[in-house]
Amino acid sequence: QMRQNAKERLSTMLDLPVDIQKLNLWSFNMMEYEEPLNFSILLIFDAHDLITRFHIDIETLKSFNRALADGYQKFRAPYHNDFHGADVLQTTHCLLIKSNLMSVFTQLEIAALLFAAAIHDYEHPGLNNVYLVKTKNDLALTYNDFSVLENHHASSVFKLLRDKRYNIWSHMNTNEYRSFRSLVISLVLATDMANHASLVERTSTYFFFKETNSSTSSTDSKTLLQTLLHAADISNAAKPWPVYIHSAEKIMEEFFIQGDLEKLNYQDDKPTFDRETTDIVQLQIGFISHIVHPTFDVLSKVLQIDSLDENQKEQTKIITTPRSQYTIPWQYDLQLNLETWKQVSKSADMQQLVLNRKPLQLNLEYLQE
Ligand code: 8BR
Ligand code: ZN
Ligand code: ZN
Repeated sequence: QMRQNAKERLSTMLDLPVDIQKLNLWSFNMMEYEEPLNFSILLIFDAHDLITRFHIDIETLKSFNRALADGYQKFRAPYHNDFHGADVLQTTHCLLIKSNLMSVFTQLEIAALLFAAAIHDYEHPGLNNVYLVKTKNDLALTYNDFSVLENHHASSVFKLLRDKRYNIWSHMNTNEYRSFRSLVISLVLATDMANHASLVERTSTYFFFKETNSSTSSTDSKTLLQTLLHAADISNAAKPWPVYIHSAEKIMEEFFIQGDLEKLNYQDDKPTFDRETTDIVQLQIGFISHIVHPTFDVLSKVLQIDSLDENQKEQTKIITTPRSQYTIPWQYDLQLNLETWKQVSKSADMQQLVLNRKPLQLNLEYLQE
């Protein structure tokens, strides 16, 4: 009870737009709030007692949050900006509290996971690894074409931490900091989509052995942490329809801007993403069935379905209720977005989807049990 009161005070004391109760919800929509990284980091770090445990100075944390948000906004990417960073942090927090995994991890591992989630796309230019390599961008040359963006996100945040004004982890001892840093780096690097298949494979193997013999090692918990962050990174497709459709639209726009650049600079090559010809629906269905489904399926073994709260019931309703019977929140906004989509896509499927407002084959069984 006392802890609860103390937690509620933080939100009032710092004049934050939400409290932790809101951030515990799977249906939370980050897009509705300003300066999303600051309140998400403050409230979620506090909820996991990281501020007390690592003696984090609140003023330093606030300065760090501002610097982090500046980096996320540097290139004004439609999708990979501070909202995505905050969203992935909040979703990672949700996955932690909804799963029965919390007791499996040490507090240092939880600190590394939540910190990695918050920083994982810092200074994202809105262009993907393929583009950076193809254009011989400085970043690609610096990292020898290997997980170029992910290396940059991690590396530049650790440079930020060298500055005393931003070093929120200054009270860790040398050993703690060494394992923390190493874990954060491996978590951020694992968000490279190129690792998806091997990550799901390793996680599946982990659960297979866990069922037959119960010993676990730190390698195992690292794999689990990587999968949680990867799942949070692609979770927008598993969120309620309006949240998902908004994110999908933003990421498609980002891809198409890259396509426009490719067309301008490489007139002979076919661009990776062409706004004239790309079938958005097919691409999204492919993304959901090949990436999102396998990731959440492998985690279904640890997500505690019976503890799902009202909002997850609400989400199930959104997924299972026929569109015609369900009133979609933010109707106005959604119509605006779908208008844009209608113009962007030439696909007949897309027109059907727009007219019927059907989810893109969103059928996550684990939410319905
Ligand atoms: P990052 O956020 O770390 O870049 O990882 C997510 C990646 O998944 C995107 O960069 C993109 O390549 C892919 N993706 C696709 Br395709 N559709 C997506 C969607 N609706 N939401 C999130 N990612 C998507
Ligand atoms: Zn990324
Ligand atoms: Zn991301």
